[in-house]
Amino acid sequence: MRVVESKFNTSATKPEHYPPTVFIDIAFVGKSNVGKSSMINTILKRKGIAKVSGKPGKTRLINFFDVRLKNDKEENVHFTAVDLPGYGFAKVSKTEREAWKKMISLYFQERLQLRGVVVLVDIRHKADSKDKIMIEMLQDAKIPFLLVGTKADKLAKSKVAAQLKKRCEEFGVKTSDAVAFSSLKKTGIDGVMNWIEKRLQ
Ligand SMILES: Nc1nc2c(ncn2[C@@H]2O[C@H](COP(=O)(O)OP(=O)(O)O)[C@@H](O)[C@H]2O)c(=O)[nH]1
Ligand SMILES: [Mg+2]
Repeated sequence: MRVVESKFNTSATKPEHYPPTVFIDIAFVGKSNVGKSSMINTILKRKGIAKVSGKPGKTRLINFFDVRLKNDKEENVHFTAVDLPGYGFAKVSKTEREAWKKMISLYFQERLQLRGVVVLVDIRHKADSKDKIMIEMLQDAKIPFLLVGTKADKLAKSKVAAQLKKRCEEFGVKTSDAVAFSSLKKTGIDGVMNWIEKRLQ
């Protein structure tokens, strides 16, 4: 499966404004600054389709991207990549946090074509309570998810597998549902794309 085309569709905060696409949604979520925009750019092979920013907490919208793939038989396969707003940045009021929570839980509830969520955590950092809450939310809603350990290039190669395993244990996730990823070194792309491919079947 390879990406042949990807383009921005629309931004939304509430269900009325979600694009009325017939394709399956695969969403991406994680703490602000974890590398989510970089990962979307990397797997969609489009520099800058999702904005990469050094400043955390800029994206407060749900962004929808139309993606066209070709499978091994050269058939077109479509899905919608959904960039959910990041969480966990410090300077946020209670009102904003509540708004974020409402936006995300409504998306999980209302978006019937959602088939999977890619949850990004920094591979180097011990499990964070906000990530745990997100994973519990997905488990409760019975939404399949892939745990991605980002910025794997910041670890020695020999440490990557062990760190990923630690994150899996902390979150109670099977290692077969986790991938180490680096946008910088372009590693982990196949692991993520193979998981997405399974979700599209
Ligand atoms: N070393 C390294 N840095 C990364 C990687 N992915 C993202 N970053 C950096 O982390 C920061 C946040 O990235 P961004 O994609 O905007 O994160 P987002 O807030 O989750 O969308 C930026 O400075 C990126 O250059 C990676 O794979 N390796
Ligand atoms: Mg971003």
